[in-house]
Amino acid sequence: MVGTQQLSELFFASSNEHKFQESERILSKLGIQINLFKTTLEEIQSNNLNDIAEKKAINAHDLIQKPVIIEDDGLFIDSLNGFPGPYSSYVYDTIGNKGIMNLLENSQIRDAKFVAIIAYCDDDYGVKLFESSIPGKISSIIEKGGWGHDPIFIPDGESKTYANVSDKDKFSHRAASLTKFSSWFLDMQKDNGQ
Ligand code: ITT
Repeated sequence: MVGTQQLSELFFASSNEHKFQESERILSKLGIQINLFKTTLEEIQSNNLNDIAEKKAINAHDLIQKPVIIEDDGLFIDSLNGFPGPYSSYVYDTIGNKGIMNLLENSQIRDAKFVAIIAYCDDDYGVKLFESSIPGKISSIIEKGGWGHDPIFIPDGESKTYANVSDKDKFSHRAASLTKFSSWFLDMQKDNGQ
């Protein structure tokens, strides 16, 4: 049995309510309730999502002083050597999906992957990282609906983008990483008698 902190109260720290809503829906099906801690976290400059996620989790834990998860994502496009990757949020806010389409205008090779790192942090376990990636393609048109890069990312095996697949949670990078996190978290709670 480790520590004495109340593990059943778990926060999800993010400035992005879309991420929280999807995570809440996915985790509640897995038996885990989360609360939004809405905040803008420090993001170090790095080409490595794991490093960014680890520092974000420590920053979130310093702020809230309770068990917390954060998520860091990136859309990695093969023909752009992995761009925008860790800079996905900045690229979305600046050139947007239209800018990405322009960069790929003459490219037949549209392979890409979406990566999600979930980072958990508490006093007893420190930081734990859970990573998944989902392969797919950048669409030829920007579809309507969804948020962020949803309208341009088609997961492998589908004909529509994340914005229009029937059940995004079945394929998403977020669901895959949260599923890994949940099995560790539920086992850890069991070990701690909660
Ligand atoms: P935080 O406050 O949680 O950091 P953020 O939006 O800045 O929120 P990231 O740094 O992880 O989050 O940025 C990843 C970007 O990738 C995000 O802003 C979206 O533009 C995009 N993205 C991530 N997951 C996505 C998804 O499921 N669908 C569409 N776009 C997504």
